[in-house]
Amino acid sequence: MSARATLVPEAFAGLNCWRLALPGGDRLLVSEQGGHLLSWIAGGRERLFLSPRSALDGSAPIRGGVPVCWPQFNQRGDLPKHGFARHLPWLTTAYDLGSDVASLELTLCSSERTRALWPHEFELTLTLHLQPGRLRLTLGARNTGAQPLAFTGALHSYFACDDVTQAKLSGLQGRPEWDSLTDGHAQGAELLRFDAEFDRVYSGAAIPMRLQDGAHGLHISQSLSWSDTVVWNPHVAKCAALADMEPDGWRRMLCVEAAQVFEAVTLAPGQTWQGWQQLELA
Ligand code: TA6
Repeated sequence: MSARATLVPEAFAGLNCWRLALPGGDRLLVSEQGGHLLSWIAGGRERLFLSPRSALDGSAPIRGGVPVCWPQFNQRGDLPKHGFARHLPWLTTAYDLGSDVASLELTLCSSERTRALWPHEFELTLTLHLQPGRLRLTLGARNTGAQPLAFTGALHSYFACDDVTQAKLSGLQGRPEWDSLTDGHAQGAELLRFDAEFDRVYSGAAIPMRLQDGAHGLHISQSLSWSDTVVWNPHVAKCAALADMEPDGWRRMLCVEAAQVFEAVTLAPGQTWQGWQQLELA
């Protein structure tokens, strides 16, 4: 009989986490705080950035990994920046352990804490599907209340880079581009490079992107249910203003996010929505 995947609890800097591992060595670490993926090791290498200065005590969102931004993207509303999901404890609700595919589901439900901020009933799930060389993160939202609800958000993935100034991102060519730093509109270039602060939103149908960091390549794709892709790097000055980043932390990360930025998704009572981001070694 072939070896099966394993799922074991693991404490990481005081956070309750789960370690999901395939027999071949690929593995991930996810924290119940924020429903936050902290690590994905594939092909023997860490693929996600996690800032060594990140607060890990729940006092601030975790800097790195994959923050779940929901039900608000950035400051486009009255909620805390990027919503409340990344601030709250989630529950682990399901798992499935095969030999070359394994999955884990975490859930956040509406509660007194969420109702104090947002008057809606919901169930939010994050499902992680791990396969050799591949990880799919699926965010699912269900309106469990009697009134419609509307949300924006993102899977705000931080990818590890050896040196972001040498990295290249392709796949966004021709897509409508909004530069949040200049409020300028343009079309996505064939190849994006990162030698200055970068904070842009690309709209329209997603084709798979490729992030090339030296010899290491990653295909990044997302479901059509997300309307946008966000690409972010703070560079030197913005990074220096972030208390939870080392001075040169910006060099070792690039965010490529499956996102819903400009237009909210509205769910009628009982209605569900799903959006995924898939990462695959190139
Ligand atoms: O998704 C990009 C962005 O909205 C940037 O504008 C930047 O603020 C970033 O997210 C990080 O936000 P945070 O609240 O985690 O510091």
